Formats: sequence, structure tokens, C-alpha cells
Amino acid sequence: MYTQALNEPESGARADLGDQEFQARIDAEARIEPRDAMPAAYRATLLRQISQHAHSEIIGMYPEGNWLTRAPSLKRKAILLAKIQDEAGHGLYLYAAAETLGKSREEMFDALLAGRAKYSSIFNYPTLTWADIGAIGWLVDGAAIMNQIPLCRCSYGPYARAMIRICKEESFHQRQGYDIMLTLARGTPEQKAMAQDALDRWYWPCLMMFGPSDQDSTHSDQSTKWKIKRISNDALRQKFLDAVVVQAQYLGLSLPDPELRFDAESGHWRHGPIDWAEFRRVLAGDGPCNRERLAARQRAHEEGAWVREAAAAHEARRAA
Ligand code: BYC
Repeated sequence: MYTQALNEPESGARADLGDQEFQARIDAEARIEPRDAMPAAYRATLLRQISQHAHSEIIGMYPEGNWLTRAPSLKRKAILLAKIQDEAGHGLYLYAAAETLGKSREEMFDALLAGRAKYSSIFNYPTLTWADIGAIGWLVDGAAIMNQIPLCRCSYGPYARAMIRICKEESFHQRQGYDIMLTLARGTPEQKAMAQDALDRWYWPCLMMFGPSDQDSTHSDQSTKWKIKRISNDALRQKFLDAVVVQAQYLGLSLPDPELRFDAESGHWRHGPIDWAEFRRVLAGDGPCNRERLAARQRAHEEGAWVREAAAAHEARRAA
């Protein structure tokens, strides 16, 4: 556990670094480290984003965990298990990065378990068939990579370094999902229909994953100035769409977007209107699986109490 002291400037460091001076360091591409002076709002923004990101990795294990005992072969099961274990690891790196900003892991857990903390909207959708595991890897992890590669250059050192390792693992996750989709798309007509159905259900929620459009994004301006965000929500969504259209064509599947069109002038694909009312509903806790996900996490936390107690008792004995 980090103590508050870790977050105070080292002796000799400037505790009173003004906002302008801090911005000058950011503009010069300096990496901000835990002991550096930083504006309270920069710290709060990072804590918000990194803890939400950590919670997303942890809650993100549930939709896939639903299929572990029903994977179609031993090989698929082993791959899925490895992917889900990676996600637990990502959660841990991210909680550790957030702790360097002065919040304890217990406080972050409490916020999640009490329903006060956000996690990615995408994990509030159900996994109804095995093809959903393919669609999650291909699309959800594909969207995650798009969003997370620029975060490897985030101005806050511990977050940027955690993202480098996470992105390497996400790349394997994306490929395993696309491989499932390819197998199904080239399988029997029933398997291909299952892949199409999964794509139909995950396409729009995945476009929403990137967050509100730029004009409605509350944090983007400041986070871009602080070089936490390097590419805007809409620009990342566009990069994702351009990649997904080609990948869907290769699979022989169609995107459930009647207004999808290629804009020859810009060289980009354009999607139809996103249902932002649905996005807001999911964020407000009223998505298809919000209650189920939170209840599963609360149950797991309660059932894990003995592990935490045993670890604490072991540590106390070791210290004595
Ligand atoms: N879901 O001003 P904005 C994974 C919120 S894990 C929920 O644009 P910002 C994986 C936003 O928090 C992937 N909430 O915010 C794991 C804010 O609310 P608050 C998770 C969302 O922060 C397991 C409000 O809307 N990735 O890939 O500048 C298995 C206004 O938004 C969402 C990350 O967490 C959403 N989709 O930009 C498989 C990446 N979008 O806090 C895969 C790190 C927006 O004011 N995070 N909101 O109450 C980010 O890059 C940024 O935080 C976001 C949002 C782009 C998500």
C-alpha cells in the first residue's frame, strides 16, 4: 500500500509548481512521475480515468467468464482462460498505477462495489452465444487497442508504462477473437448466422465505447491539454470504423448500419447516427446487465474475504 508521503514532492522538488509552469513541462513532453508536483485537478483527472479503466478490466472478465465452462474445445478454453487472466493482471497494473496518485485500492474497490464508480459501458451487455466471445475479442479488444495505444504516450509515467504491456496483451486478445469469428464465418450456415448475430448486437455498443462525441465530451479539452488524451473520442471511433469495415468484408459479414457509406473525399467510412440515449441509459445503471455485473462483483468480493484476511495474518506474522 502506498502512503500519502509517496505522493508528496521529494525534498528539493517544487511543491508550489504553478499551473503555467506545469503546463510548460507538459508542453515540453516531460513525463510526470508520482513524486512530482502536479495540480490537484490533474491528479483527480488521472485518478478518475485510471480507476475507471481498472474497474473495466475487472468487470470485463464477467461477460467472457460466462463461457469458460462451455468453450467448444479444450484449446479454445485454454486460450479464453489465458485472456481472462490477462484482464485480471491489467486491472492490477492499473490499480497500482492509480495508487501512486494517493488513493488506496480499498477506496477504489469501495467506490466500485457501492455503484459510485464508472466502468466501461460495453460490459453491461450479455454474451448469449459462443460467437459473442469472438465478437468481444475482435471488436471490444479492437476498440480497446485503438483507444489505449495513444495512452502509452500519456503524460503520467506509471499509466503510460502500464499501457505498453497491456497493449501487447490486447493485441493477442484481438487476434483470438477474430480467429473465432473467421472459424464461424467459414463454418456451417448456422455458425455463420451465429457470427452475424453477434456482430449485429456488438457493433453499436462498440462504437459507443469511445465515449460521447467530441462536442459532448466534458473532459476532452483539458485532458488533451495535459496530454493524457492524445487523440479525440471521435477520431479514435473513426480509426476503429475504418479498420472494422475491411475486417468485416474479409469475414463475409455485414455491419448492421444501413447508413454506412464510404466518403471518397476524406477516404473514410461514415457510420449512421449513434443512439446516445442508449449510452446514457447504460451509464446511468440501466443497461441490460448493470445490476447482474455489480452483484457478481459484490459476491466475489464477499467470497474472497477469507483470502484477504489470510494474507493480512500472514503478513502480520512475517513482520513480527
Ligand atoms: N463507458 O468527457 P468524456 C477493455 C464517461 S477495458 C462508461 O469523453 P474522458 C477490456 C466518462 O467517464 C476498456 N463511461 O470522458 C477489458 C465521463 O464520465 P465522468 C476500458 C464512459 O475520460 C476486459 C463522461 O462519460 N478502457 O478494453 O475524457 C475485456 C464524459 O466522457 C464511457 C478505458 O477505460 C464508456 N464507454 O474519455 C475486454 C480507457 N465513455 O467520469 C476488453 C481509458 C465515456 O465524468 N479511458 N464515459 O463521470 C479513456 O480513454 C477515457 O476515459 C474515455 C472517456 C475515452 C473512456
